[in-house]
Amino acid sequence: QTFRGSLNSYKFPKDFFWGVATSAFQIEGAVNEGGRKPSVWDTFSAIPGRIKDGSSPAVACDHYHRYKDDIKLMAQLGVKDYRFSIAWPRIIPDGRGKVNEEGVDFYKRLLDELNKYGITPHATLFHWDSPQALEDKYGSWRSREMASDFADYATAIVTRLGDRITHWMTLNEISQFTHLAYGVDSQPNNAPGTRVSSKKEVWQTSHHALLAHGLGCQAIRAASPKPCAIALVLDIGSTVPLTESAADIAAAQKAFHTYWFNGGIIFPALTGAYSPIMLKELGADAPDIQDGDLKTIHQPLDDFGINLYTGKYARAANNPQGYELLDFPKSYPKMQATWIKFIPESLYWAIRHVSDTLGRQDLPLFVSENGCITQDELNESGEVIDSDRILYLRQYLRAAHRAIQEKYPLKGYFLWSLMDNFEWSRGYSDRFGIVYTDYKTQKRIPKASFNWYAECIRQNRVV
Ligand code: GBH
Repeated sequence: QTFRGSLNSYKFPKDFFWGVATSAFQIEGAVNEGGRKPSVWDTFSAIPGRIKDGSSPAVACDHYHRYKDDIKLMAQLGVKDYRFSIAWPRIIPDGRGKVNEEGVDFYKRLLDELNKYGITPHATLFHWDSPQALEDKYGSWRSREMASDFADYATAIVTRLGDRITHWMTLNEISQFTHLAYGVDSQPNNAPGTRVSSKKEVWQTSHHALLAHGLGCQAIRAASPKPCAIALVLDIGSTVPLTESAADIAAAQKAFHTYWFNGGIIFPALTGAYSPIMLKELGADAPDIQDGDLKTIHQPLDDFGINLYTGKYARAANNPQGYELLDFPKSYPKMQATWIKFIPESLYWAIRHVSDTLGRQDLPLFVSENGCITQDELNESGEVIDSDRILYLRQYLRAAHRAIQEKYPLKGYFLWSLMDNFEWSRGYSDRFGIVYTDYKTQKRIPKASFNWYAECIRQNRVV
């Protein structure tokens, strides 16, 4: 059946949710206020040359002070679900030990304001802002201690905010704050940007993060005063079959295993075992796994969040692996960044691989991030007409719709991001928002994509 040409096409199920996403360090600013102490990103950003445009994250979108206006924007957009993150260095400024109630109070104010508009909060406990104190103490993710400190932080939060939040996410994108934050050959682009001596040490950091996730799940369940839903959020290496022939699909499934952040991160979290194909490939670089670790890591989850921007094409090949991943030609379309190749069907395949290739058909899924960079400029009338963002989102959402048509359990979608914000090592030069942030005045200007997304939400379909 085809839906093309129908004016009422691409309808989503009644209970499908449409949301927007942000993260604490990228929007809050106020880094020295309310008892907060530095995270590894504060330290890293201060090193000359680490942030592309040399900018400081100290103010970002000043959301700490402007959260009421930002929530008003969300209400205007019509979203009923908001994904944000809580800053560990606000809650436990030294990483472990004393809880800073002033930090907790900020999130109480935020949550009460969301509640006023009937917006459901979905909170990520960790979106990369490790307390600097733990980096100084024991090298943060290089140490197993980080996992238990994370669990204690989770307990502190859920004890205090569990009456207001029932949708939790543990960690955001383990690959990014481990493998892309600890490097062997060069200084990596993400904080703390530490050089380590072996690949095995790098694998140890992601193993510790998996343990943190497992212990964190247990801590949330134990502390929550209400029934709650717990998810893990990972970036998926979406391997897209070049054609949908049986041979290319089988090749894409094999490729899915060996893509390092699948086989080495999603597999243990969702199946309780590192992908055997992957472990074989790693050899001596594989992490040390203690007895009971995999059981701890493999916690029952209520949902799973997929962060998805792009993918890679795979096809069947006459080589020992049976597949090859294709290089992109120089001319391949991308969204103002070499890494965001325009591959709408990568969203469909990410969903299908998590369900089928991992054998987790039982697990409800949501898109926890999807979006793109566009070259936004205000026109003469002071508007931002980001047509390429609209076209990108429209195609990716159609791919999500296909997954739902085929009965994959996709429950909702969070667009990255509500507003332009501090894009990590790219500073403020990469704009992901559907709201334009004027960093000089902190004025918010809804872009054309904001109005388009509002219409999708209103009609519950891709318009
Ligand atoms: C996610 O990271 C994060 O969860 C979110 O915080 C982030 O803002 C969003 O996606 C957009 O990046 O330009 O070559 O230096 C996805 C991982 C991290 C991948 C930054 C691209 C920059 C590569 N992204 N990275 S480059």
